[in-house]
Amino acid sequence: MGNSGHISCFLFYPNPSLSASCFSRTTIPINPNRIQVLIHPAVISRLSDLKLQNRKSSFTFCCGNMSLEAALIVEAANFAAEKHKQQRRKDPEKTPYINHPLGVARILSHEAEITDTAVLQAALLHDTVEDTNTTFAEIELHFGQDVRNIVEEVTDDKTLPKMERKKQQIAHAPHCSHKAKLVKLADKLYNLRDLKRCTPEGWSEERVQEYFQWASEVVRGLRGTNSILEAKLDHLFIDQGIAV
Ligand SMILES: [Mn+2]
Repeated sequence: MGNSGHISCFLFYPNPSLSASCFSRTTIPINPNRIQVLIHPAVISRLSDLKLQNRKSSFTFCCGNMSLEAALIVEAANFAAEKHKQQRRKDPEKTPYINHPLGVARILSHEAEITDTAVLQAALLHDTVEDTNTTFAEIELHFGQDVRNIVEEVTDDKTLPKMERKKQQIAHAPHCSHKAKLVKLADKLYNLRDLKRCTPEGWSEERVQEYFQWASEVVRGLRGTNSILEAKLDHLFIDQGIAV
């Protein structure tokens, strides 16, 4: 990018129907001191779904040198932080809830070597519908259909009693998409590590053991998805005296 003259770029319009027609090519003058373009969040999320040849370079213009993928992931982290801002985890330290989705996404990126942006976004957002006032429509509006579908697959039906929801997780696990299975594996790995790190207030040893047992049954239906995550989960199960 030069520092004077004009630059060829995409012009973005907020368009409720999110059709490709919300893009048009144009040229705008460059201000070397301040480049600022506002893009509607729905359009940003839609970028990942559209097969734009040079979408990356168009976005580079919009967000300095940040890649489109990085911007989409930061957007999801911020959305989840806003939604979970009043919530705490059940551990005695009352850890901020957002530590959990951030940790799940980190397990996927840093341990399982997952680079799929939609999977990492869905990991960050995976508890927003289940545990806050967020709707699936809202997830789709901001992050697109692919992310919405993954979040939908990993969200429990809260109208069911707790025991029923736990049974449903075991039953549904084998029928999930590959992307949803990745998020589920990382979610279980995070929660089991957390349980070992420190027991939630009011949990007996038996309850911890029951949780491990249940988690191992869910994981059984997720196998064949990611060998790194499955090996790490198996290690935890064996350590807890559970056959895998
Ligand atoms: Mn979770």
